[in-house]
Amino acid sequence: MKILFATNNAHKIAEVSSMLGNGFSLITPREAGVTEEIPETQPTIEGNALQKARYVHERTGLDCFADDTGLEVAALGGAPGVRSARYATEGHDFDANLRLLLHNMEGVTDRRARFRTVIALIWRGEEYTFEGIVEGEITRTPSGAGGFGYDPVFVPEGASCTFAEMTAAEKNAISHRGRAVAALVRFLHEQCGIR
Ligand code: ITT
Repeated sequence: MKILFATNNAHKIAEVSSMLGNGFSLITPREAGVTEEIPETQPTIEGNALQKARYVHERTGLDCFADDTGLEVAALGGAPGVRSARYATEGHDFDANLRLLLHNMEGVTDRRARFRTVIALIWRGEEYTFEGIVEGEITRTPSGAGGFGYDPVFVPEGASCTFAEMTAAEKNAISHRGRAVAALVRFLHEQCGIR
């Protein structure tokens, strides 16, 4: 079955396509003729996920889903949160965001943080949402070259290295996105009678 993933982020496409399993293949917005940046102007993660899914659904009529993710740092009152992609600049500059986060965490002893993903699905004309959360801590310096975004500074609970030091499969098994995608896949399997 083909399903459209409403994202401009190639890292997310790589992660999610490896988790969807047999029976599903992803279509990108570009393949469906949506080449512009998909707007995300809502004040919440849920709102942005729905906005992205609706935007692409309205233009293609295809079943589709979108992921919105935020890194919520306890000592920063939940920032960068919904602004995670645009924390340092309006552009999606992963390096600048990471540097600003470490700068804002200098001298801070409470390092607790969590990633939260909301996936919004538009399926046969109805809207559904699925959430995935992983708790963890922000390191003092970046380590690892895998993953993307804030992965080099995030150590998930129970692990001894950052997401960027894990293989893709290790990250997906415990990550915010992995958990949200697992819920999405359960739903789609039920809907399609796949065991
Ligand atoms: P789309 O909206 O096109 O899907 P995006 O990069 O703008 O892509 P988000 O709005 O969800 O995605 O932005 C969240 C930002 O948080 C993203 O740009 C990364 O910097 C970061 N992020 C998201 N998922 C992450 C992950 O699994 N690991 C580390 N950082 C992540």
